[in-house]
Amino acid sequence: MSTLKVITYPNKVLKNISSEVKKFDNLLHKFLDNMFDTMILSNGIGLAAIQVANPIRVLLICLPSGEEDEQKKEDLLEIINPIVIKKSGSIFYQEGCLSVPGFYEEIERFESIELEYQDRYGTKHTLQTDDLLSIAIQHEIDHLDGKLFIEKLPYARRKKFEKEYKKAQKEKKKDN
Ligand code: QAP
Ligand code: CO
Repeated sequence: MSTLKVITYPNKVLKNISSEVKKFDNLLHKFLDNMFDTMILSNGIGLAAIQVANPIRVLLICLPSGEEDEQKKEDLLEIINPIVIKKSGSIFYQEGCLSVPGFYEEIERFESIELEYQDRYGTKHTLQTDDLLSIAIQHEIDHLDGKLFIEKLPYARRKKFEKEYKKAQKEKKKDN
């Protein structure tokens, strides 16, 4: 098992626009496995490649399921080169992000989306989804375009976030 370092805001690497994946080879598969380990170890349900400093259009989502609300590898979605082809409705959810640790904010997304994407072998799929999976996919696709959920906040809430985040970072430095 091998894990990667998760980059946090305000690191400018997160602003990169990620490039299309063209080679679906062993190197990609190894990277996907390392992303999965990193996501699980960090208590995440979603992770984009740029969050571990790789600017390629790859995202993982693994929502908890079953009696115990566990994250199972069989539920893992590996989404490569996604394109949203339909979107409708509106839904609010308290979002978080491994790159913005400790902060959660109410964000508006499309309720339902339909997308095309490729899996780790380059095989094309379409997926129609709503609710939490739809929200998670939209959050992760924003990462591929260099965007973070905090950029969707109204001005006053964004200002409040910046103040609180800076304060929390100072507290963290003290503890180190
Ligand atoms: C994106 O987010 C997402 O602050 C994935 O201290 C957002 O996995 C998917 C996390 C909304 C669905 C809905 C955040 C872990 C994980 C933190 C995450 C933290 C520890 C966030
Ligand atoms: Co995120």
